[in-house]
Amino acid sequence: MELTSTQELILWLGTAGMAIGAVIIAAIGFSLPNNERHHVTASFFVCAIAACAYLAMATGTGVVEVAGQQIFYARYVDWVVTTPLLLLGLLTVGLAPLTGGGDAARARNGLIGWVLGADVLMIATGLIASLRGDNSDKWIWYAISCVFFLLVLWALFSPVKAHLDAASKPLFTKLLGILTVLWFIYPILWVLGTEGTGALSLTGEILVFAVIDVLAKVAFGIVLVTGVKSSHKATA
Ligand code: RET
Repeated sequence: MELTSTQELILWLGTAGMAIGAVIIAAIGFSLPNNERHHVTASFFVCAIAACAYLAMATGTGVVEVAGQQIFYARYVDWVVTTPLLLLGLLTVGLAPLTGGGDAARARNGLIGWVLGADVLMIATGLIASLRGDNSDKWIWYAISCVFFLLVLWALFSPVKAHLDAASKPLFTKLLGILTVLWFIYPILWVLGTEGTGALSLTGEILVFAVIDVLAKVAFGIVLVTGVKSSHKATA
């Protein structure tokens, strides 16, 4: 399919935003001591993967026509990998370091499995919903995706909060607040966009997704790594 020049430009700007974000996050990472750099890895790859996804879309791949609408399935390929990495970044910052293994370690790993498992299902069922075109069962898939979204949030606000490292609680709380606000925009935008009711034009949808994608990945990643950096300084 043919993208308009405006749509193409937005996708190129998205590519640049993600690539620049990856470089900034890596640079901040290198200014951290070796034993703190593990916090940076997930945030770096989130931006690097998204840069590739945006490049794919800008060059006209990763899009399919369903019932006369252009569906960018490349977004879901991106999200199915990057949202678990974003959550892993948040969990790596928030959860207390494991010492001694045993049942505490199993409980922690179970919790991580829960958050990531529910998140992958949220994106996978959202992809199915977006490929259902005019079929009314797309709203069933949408609702299933929302249930898994709420499960992710519930896990973060309840059992994960109960296992937090005291020192990283303020950073975790800040990141969780940013994540909650930004992530809620996605299901709303989906309903307004071409996958849902089509109230918004394809160009408008591409633009709003690009802006929240950059905020949810680059801005979130920068807050995370700079937060780790300043809390390291405070304890050093
Ligand atoms: C969909 C549609 C179906 C219902 C729900 C959705 C949620 C998507 C989310 C995506 C988050 C993406 C991020 C990308 C980073 O750049 C699949 C839109 C609940 C929460 C954070």
